[in-house]
Amino acid sequence: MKAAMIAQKFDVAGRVVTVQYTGAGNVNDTYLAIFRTTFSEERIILQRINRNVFARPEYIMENMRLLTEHVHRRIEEEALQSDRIWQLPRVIPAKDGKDYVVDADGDFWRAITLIASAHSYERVQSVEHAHEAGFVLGHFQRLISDMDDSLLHDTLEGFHITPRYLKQLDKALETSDGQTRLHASLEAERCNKFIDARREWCSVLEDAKERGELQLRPIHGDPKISNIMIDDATGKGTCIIDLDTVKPGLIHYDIGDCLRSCCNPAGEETLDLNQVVFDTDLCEAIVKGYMINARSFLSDADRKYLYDGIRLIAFELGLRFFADYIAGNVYFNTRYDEQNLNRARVQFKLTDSIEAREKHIRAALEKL
Ligand code: GN1
Ligand code: MG
Repeated sequence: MKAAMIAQKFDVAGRVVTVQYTGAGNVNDTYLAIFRTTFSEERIILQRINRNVFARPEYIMENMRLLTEHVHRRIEEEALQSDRIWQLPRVIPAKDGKDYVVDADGDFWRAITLIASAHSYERVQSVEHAHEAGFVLGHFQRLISDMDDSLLHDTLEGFHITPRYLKQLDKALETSDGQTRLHASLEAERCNKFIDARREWCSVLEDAKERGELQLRPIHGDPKISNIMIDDATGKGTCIIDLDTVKPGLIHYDIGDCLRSCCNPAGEETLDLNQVVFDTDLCEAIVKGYMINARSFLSDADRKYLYDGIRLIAFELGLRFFADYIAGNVYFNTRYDEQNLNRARVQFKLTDSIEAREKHIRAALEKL
């Protein structure tokens, strides 16, 4: 098997026993590799970076090296004042000293350490779990706040710039294949109408940025619930994984993404739309956890746009899934043709639920 041969090229003691595809993530391919020596075992994470999405995988690895070294140093500096042992995976170099292996097809592979005795979950488990997700995100944002952004490459231009996704959708809709896919089902047509009704509003954060009201700072970019690791022994958050999209952005992208993911107990992949709701109790718990760190760095303008950020990032992900469906599923990994359409419908149902609870959400945010 190819992944097993690649695994052997990384600098890990022992021989490869198995390499299992985990199926986690919508972009990269992730495997768990087990190595054994005569007296021990090591488990690592092996990933093939999706070159359709990340045009320069070597930039991703340069960022990851800088970022992990920065965060490890910051964690150690604060270790004695901390209520837990914070962790973050480390890049495992290849035997030739590089931070990746390129295979015969030109694909880039990387290896990182596995955070043991901890798990992440596809769906939120409880109010306590939600609180930890918010706490982990705020903690991470604080640790990277003093990083020199100018050293980081922009690995994914236009990421979270909602009006750009709208343009991509419009381009896909101009093609005859796009039109065929749009009119193939009532559901696709409904999604398109849902988007049309929000075209003007969807530049809300970009406009505020343009006016100088909101400022960029280093953010995670993808803090969904399945990227938050929870310690098996204590139930407390121990780290946030998936560092491919760390770059300067608005904190609203992060808190919006964390909330759209954690406050929908049905999860992103459900086929039962009736189960999709934005749970405001979970929202309060996440924001409470987040504020423990974020209170010190959020400006009044940041606070003013929190509700819009929550509504926007749910909407934006629906738009991204839908645009990809119309374009023929070229970005997100899919197992069947309508998967991106179904994913879009989930996010639009969630957006609808957020809009219906606007007053309640705004009131909850003001209290914090
Ligand atoms: C993608 O690859 P993964 O599953 O970590 C996507 C995120 C979406 C997420 C939705 C680089 O993340 O932006 O929010 O799917 N990542 C990229 O599950 O586009
Ligand atoms: Mg990701």
